[in-house]
Amino acid sequence: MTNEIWTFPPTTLACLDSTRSPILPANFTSESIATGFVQPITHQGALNGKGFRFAIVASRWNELLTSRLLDGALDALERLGVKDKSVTVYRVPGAFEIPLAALKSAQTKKFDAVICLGTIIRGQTPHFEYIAGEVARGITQAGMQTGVPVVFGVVTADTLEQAMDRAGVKLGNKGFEAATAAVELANLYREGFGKG
Ligand code: INI
Repeated sequence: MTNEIWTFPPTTLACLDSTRSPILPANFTSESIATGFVQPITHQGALNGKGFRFAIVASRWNELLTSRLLDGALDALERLGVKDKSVTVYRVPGAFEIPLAALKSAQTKKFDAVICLGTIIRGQTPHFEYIAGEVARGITQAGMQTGVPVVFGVVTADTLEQAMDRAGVKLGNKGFEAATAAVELANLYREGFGKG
């Protein structure tokens, strides 16, 4: 959506006086802005996946939960109009392996966005910290290095119950959310930055 116009009620304008704000000039009154605020051009991606292509990188660790994330992501893409042939799924062993597969998918430039899915549960060892930190860092890097939106749909949880809640039980489905974000970003990048 472009050219979204924000207006403020008169009470908001009345609050804008120089006695209350350290950044307004001393002679400022709400009449000073009688001409109105700057009307920015705002870009916001639509939720329409038609014509876009997506890669999903999903790990197999905690498969019971990660498969729910994958189902959620595919459900979102289908609902948002993405065609079957426009989605490629790459499965990797564990979440630690997600970043490189995400980077390689993004580097192909075949996809408008890459959706990363996995489940990391804390357990009793420091393993969790290493894996979760590296996965988050690596997923960020894959996007930054390629300019392709790479979306974080990895559940990191202290307990199995918390992970289940985020895989479709109480707190939504992180796969669904990630895929929805990917569609929005694909639209934003095309409309807002002229890609595609
Ligand atoms: N991989 C996960 O995806 N989730 C986990 O919770 C996890 N834990 O707890 O160890 C996990 N470990 C495997 C790791 O991702 C790699 O596959 C493995 O170390 C081989 O590189």
